[in-house]
Amino acid sequence: MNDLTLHYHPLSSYCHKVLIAIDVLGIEVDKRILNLGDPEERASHLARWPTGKMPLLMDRLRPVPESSIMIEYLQRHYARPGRTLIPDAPDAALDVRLWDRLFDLHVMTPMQALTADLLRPEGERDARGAAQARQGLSSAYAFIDRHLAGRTWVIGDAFSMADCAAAPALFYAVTYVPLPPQHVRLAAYFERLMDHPSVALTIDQARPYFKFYPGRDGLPRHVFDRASV
Ligand SMILES: N[C@@H](CCC(=O)N[C@@H](CS)C(=O)NCC(=O)O)C(=O)O
Repeated sequence: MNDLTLHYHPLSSYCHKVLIAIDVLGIEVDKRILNLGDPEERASHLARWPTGKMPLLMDRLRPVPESSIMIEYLQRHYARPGRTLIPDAPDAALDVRLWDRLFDLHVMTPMQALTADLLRPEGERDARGAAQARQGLSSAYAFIDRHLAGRTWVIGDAFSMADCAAAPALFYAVTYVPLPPQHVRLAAYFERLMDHPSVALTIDQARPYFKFYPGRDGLPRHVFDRASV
């Protein structure tokens, strides 16, 4: 039996972030799909971790919550030799953590707000909040595009935890605010991300569930329907 169990949902962006990391680090993990709509499952999930958020990694009986902490933990204790998502050099590691935070806070957060808004009944939607979230995404696209000058991945030549955060954040964000044509570096980076084998695998595994995603009409067709292009 594997010591590691990941409680997750195949559509969840933060779960994608960790699934990508697990694949890059070459780790075997038992995966259990969580249905938080089921009161019993929700109660047992809350008993494991009181925020009720996913993903949640269990290392036997030890809960390892929060996607970024989870990735650091997996790298420290379980990564295959030679596989890494956070460099040893302290300043480079800080850069990875900084950009991981920036993608979570400035892309994932407004993207999640727009999904939450779509899930509300029409009369309860928050037009002002949605406009702010769209504005937040546009500002983030601009600073990410500037940062990418001369870089293949977020911190340079090596794919890192920051790219694990970027991939699902951008994948879903573009369904609400498409990448503007002037951000050519960001557009090229987006395509590199979608072609990365661990990202492509994670998206492949989510494909049967996309029909349940409220923003599905905006999914990039060439990634969403890869088989049909
Ligand atoms: N800071 C957390 C965020 C996790 C998060 O927001 N997860 C969402 C799914 S993408 C979730 O659990 N949503 C269900 C809920 O809030 O009830 C992390 O990095 O793991």
